[in-house]
Amino acid sequence: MSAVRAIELHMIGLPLVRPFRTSFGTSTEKICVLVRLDTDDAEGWGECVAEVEPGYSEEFNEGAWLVIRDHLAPALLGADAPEIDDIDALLSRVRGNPMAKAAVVDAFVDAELRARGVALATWLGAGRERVVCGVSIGIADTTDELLDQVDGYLDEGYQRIKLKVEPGLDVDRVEAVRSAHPDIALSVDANAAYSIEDLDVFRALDEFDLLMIEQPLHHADLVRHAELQRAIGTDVCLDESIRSAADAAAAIQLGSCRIVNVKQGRVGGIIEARRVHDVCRAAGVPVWCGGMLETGVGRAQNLALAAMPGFTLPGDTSASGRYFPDDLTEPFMMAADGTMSVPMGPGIGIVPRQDRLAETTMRSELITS
Ligand code: OSB
Ligand code: MG
Repeated sequence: MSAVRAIELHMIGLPLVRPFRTSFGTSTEKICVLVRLDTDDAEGWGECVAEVEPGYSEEFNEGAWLVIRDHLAPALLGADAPEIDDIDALLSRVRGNPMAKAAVVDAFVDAELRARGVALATWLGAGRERVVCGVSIGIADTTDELLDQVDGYLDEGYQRIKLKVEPGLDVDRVEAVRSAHPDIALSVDANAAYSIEDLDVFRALDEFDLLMIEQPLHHADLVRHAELQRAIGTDVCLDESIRSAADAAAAIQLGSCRIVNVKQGRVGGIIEARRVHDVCRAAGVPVWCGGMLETGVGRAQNLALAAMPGFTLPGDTSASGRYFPDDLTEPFMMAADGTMSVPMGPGIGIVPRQDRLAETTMRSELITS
């Protein structure tokens, strides 16, 4: 328990190894808001998973910057000596904006745990030392290019392949990958690109023994997701639709999905992510750890979360090299068996490298009381 002295924002720009194309746009560079938070006792780091454009959700980098600078940071800087348990109430004056909140919550929790010398995974009660890695593959220009990428990732050891799909680049692509690899764990992610009128596409996808179909319909449409889940055999997984533990409870009660993708950066940070895990685990709904192409800072958060017991499916927690020629932190490596070790140093167990931070910071701002 210690006062927050300063919050520093960095807008980071990090080249990606290859463009990442989804149904809502293409990223050629990772651009995100990074938060450094100083308490009396320690420093903490948090990463905002918003992107340049509000395509995945309503949040976007410039908006998140302002929400943090003008609303979230003042709430923390004005508090006496907040504890982790106080953080929700302190930030509750801001409605929504879970990505902006997550960056601040995660930085505060990191600082608190560093001061106590406790690893985030330990604090979460996450007993696993290693987590199983999958990989999410963007929409490729051609089917041949996609097949090459799949081969490359399978050679590296990834234990589950997820293909981004969109209308027109779906059934044929899945069929090509499935015939080349009859036995791999394979899933698709539509990022909300379809409507319930596309039932024929989902019925066709039903034939490929997919592990799941992720976020097929509009994020706000839990009722039609339930309709779709009743109409197909493949498990529906929700990503964009789940922004809180309450959303997860609603989706489960409605039958909108049978699997939940947990991204701490999407649900308001590590504390709410733990609640999403707990709600799903109590209902017997498997969860897995999604990703937003995070730098090493967000990746460390994700790995600690993925070590919790309800995370029974491989995550999108890939190695640094799958994303960046040169990560912001020391790189996260995957072993040949497709697993990655969970950081066990105090807090998230890693900090940005000073040289990389200097090279990749496009602008920064220090906020003090
Ligand atoms: O929908 O899961 C998604 C990346 C950016 C935005 C949304 C998504 C993704 C991914 C990549 O699928 C996951 C990762 O490897 O970090
Ligand atoms: Mg997704």
